[in-house]
Amino acid sequence: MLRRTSRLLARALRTYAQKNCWEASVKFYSFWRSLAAFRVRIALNIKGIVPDEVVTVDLMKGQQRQDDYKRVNPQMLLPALVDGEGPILFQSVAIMEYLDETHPQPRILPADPRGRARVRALAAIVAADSHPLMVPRVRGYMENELKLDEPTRNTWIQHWIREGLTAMEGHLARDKETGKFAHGDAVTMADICLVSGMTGAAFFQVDTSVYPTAKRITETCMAMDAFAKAHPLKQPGAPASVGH
Ligand SMILES: N[C@@H](CCC(=O)N[C@@H](CS)C(=O)NCC(=O)O)C(=O)O
Repeated sequence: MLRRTSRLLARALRTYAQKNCWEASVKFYSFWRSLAAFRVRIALNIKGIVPDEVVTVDLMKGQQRQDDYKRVNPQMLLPALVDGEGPILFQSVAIMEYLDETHPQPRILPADPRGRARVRALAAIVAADSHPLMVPRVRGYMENELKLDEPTRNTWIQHWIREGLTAMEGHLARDKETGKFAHGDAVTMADICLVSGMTGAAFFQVDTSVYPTAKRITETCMAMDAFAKAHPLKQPGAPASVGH
């Protein structure tokens, strides 16, 4: 009798908790190849958050442009994250900042304003200035509207990857704030973005040996579980390797 009562009580509590978002369910829209989704996967791993559901949106089949995903994210881009009852979260950097605010340990943004500004700025070199120039919609436009052949499209992509990584290396090699990681000796959002940029470089056969600081930091990150498990080629549906 007592056992049955406590079971019922536990169930009632769970229902109440879910209804009141104490136990929000997390739904993640992702695709193995998406570098922006890779960033959020790393952040989720660092925070120890395991999504209750991962929805695959196949970018190679154009599923991001289908109505059901357009209703989720009108911009038709990955990633997107649903945390409980709240409105959908989109844009990888905004999602990472949200996760850092809602799950502050371990932090992926420094506590001091100058440190935060540097980390956000380094992250933006990849997430705002370099990566957007190589995503499927840009590649598709070059191919279908501008009629550029594959070698020309790859020249474009490799150029913008190199520009981004050259800028990263310039900051990382010069700044005294660079440590074991991009900012000091703890992982930040700058490392997450750097790693996604270096992974993109590998996908498009860009030689990264000319960015020794970026390479060292990337290798240090990739030796960590949170990064390694999140790698695009470790995700369901991924091939063994990527041409481009
Ligand atoms: N700035 C966005 C970029 C999002 C983005 O471009 N995602 C790519 C995959 S990495 C995408 O969904 N592309 C679909 C397309 O270009 O049609 C972010 O960081 O979340």
